[in-house]
This record gives sequence, structure tokens and C-alpha cells, in this order.
Amino acid sequence: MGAPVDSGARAPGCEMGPAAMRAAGVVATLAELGWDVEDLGDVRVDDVPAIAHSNPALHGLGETVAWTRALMDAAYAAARSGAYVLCLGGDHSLSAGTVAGVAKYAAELGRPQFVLWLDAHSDIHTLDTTVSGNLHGIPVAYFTGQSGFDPFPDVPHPVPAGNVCLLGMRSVDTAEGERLKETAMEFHDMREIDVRGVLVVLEGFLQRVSAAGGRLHVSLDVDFLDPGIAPAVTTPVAGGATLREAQLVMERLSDSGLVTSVDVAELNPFLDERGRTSKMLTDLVARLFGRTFLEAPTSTT
Ligand code: EXY
Ligand code: MN
Ligand code: MN
Ligand code: MN
Repeated sequence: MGAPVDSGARAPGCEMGPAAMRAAGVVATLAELGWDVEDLGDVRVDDVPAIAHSNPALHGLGETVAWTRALMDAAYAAARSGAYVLCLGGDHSLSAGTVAGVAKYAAELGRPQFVLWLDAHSDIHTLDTTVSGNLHGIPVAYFTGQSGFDPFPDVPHPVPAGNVCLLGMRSVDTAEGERLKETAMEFHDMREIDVRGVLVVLEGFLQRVSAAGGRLHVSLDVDFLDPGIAPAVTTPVAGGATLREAQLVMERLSDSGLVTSVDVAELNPFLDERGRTSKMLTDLVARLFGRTFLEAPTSTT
């Protein structure tokens, strides 16, 4: 399912992510691997609530709440149908909904939900500590019940912090760092990956998931990868994972058989090559509509 969300990111463009992944052939590729793929289309939200909050930096709170509820319901329904849920984003605020949705189903099965968060960032701001006000920086705090924000009291926050593993961090804000010091979450930054190797740091978490009979949700933020190979993201951070490190993680996760749902978040196709073609077309359209500083020549000859 597509989640064309961009209310959580500062720059527009993530709403084109699902279409870009489809254009890149994700459905056919999975079908060729023998999966029975059903493209559920894009999740939509209609009525956006107006929600007030004391942090003046916040923006897109109403949209994010609307998306969280819609994606929670969609991910829950997909998981309940027995599907291996793949959600194509859309900025990372989408995971507030998808994780809550699949975890709600895990709880019905009496099985613990675990989350592997592949990301340059820790995304554990609360609505009060975020400086940018961009809500793609809070989903982990949200689904572990630490965001100081609970728009859906009917949906208990189902993922204990101890069931979350952050992998690939290299951009952690002060307030997030404070929270990491006291959290039960497991986390491994890029330096630890460089020193110990990506599989070594991942192994312990996978063993915990397996021993607990857990269902594993993988949330891949495209900015986990190095911007040199994955520039189409709104918050690139140098020094990211190599393609082989990312492929190795995927191969190990596939071998584990533990993964029951996945997000691919933060793809902003407009930022590939910095949107050069799109900007050129915008300029041509602007000239067609007369927005140039040159006066029209006196004669048309
Ligand atoms: N921590 C920074 C902020 O909160 O503004 C950057 C957040 C980037 C979030 C992207 C999805 O990973
Ligand atoms: Mn936006
Ligand atoms: Mn993220
Ligand atoms: Mn990120």
C-alpha cells in the first residue's frame, strides 16, 4: 500500500514516493520472486482535524493525526488479512500509523511486536522537544508512547521501547540524545557499524525477536543509505550505509523469516538530481504564462 504523506517533512515531494516505487517496478519485481502481490493502492485521508499545540514550531499536526489513524487502520486490516504488509512512503511520520496498526494485530495474536528502525536519525522527539516542528522526527516516540501525544486513546501504544532497535544513526538532536541515554531501546550508530560490522550489531536483536516469538516490523528510512547513492531524501546525512551494507541487512532479514511488515519511507523523487528536469519544466510553464522580466519585442517578425 502507498502512503503519499509529506506533511511530516519540510520539503514537499514525499507524496510522490509511492508512485516512484511503482514506476520503478516494485510490484512486478516481487511477483517475479513468486509472491502473490496485491497492490492496495494509496491510502487516502479526507477530513483533516485542526489541532492546537503549544509548540509554535509544529506544522502539519492535523494532517499527521489524520494519516496516523488512516494508516493504523489500513496496516491493521492488511496484517489481519494475513498479508506481509509493505507500505511505500511518504515521509517517516507514516510509521506512527503503520507500526501502531501492525502491533495492534500482533497483540490480538498474543505475540510481541518488534521494530527495526534503519535510519540516519533516531526520530524520537516529542511534540515539545522537536525544534524543526517536522513530525517525521517523532514516530518512534509516538509508537512507543513517549511522544507526549496520544490522539487515539482507543489504541494503546503497543510497542515497548525494549522491542525497538535503531540502526544507522548519525544525526541525533540534543533532546533525542538525552532520551537515548535512559531508554530501553537498543541502538547502534554508524560508528559501531563501521567498527563491528552491520551483521554483528544486528544479530543480537534478531536473536531476541526469535526467542520471543515476535513479529518484526522493518522501517527503512531511505536516508539510512549514504546520500551519495540515495540523494532523493529530504534530510540527507553524509556517512551513511553502503549499498552492500544495506543489501546485507535485507538478505539477513530475509533469511531470518521474522519480518511480517515493512515501511520504505522518506523517498522524495523530486530531489533526485535536485529536481533539475521538474524545475526546468516549471520555468518553461512560467514563461508560457508570461513571467519573465523581458518586455515582449515590438514586432513579432
Ligand atoms: N531530528 C531532526 C528533526 O527532528 O527535525 C531531523 C529529523 C529527520 C527525520 C527523518 C525521517 O528521519
Ligand atoms: Mn511538508
Ligand atoms: Mn526517519
Ligand atoms: Mn532519517
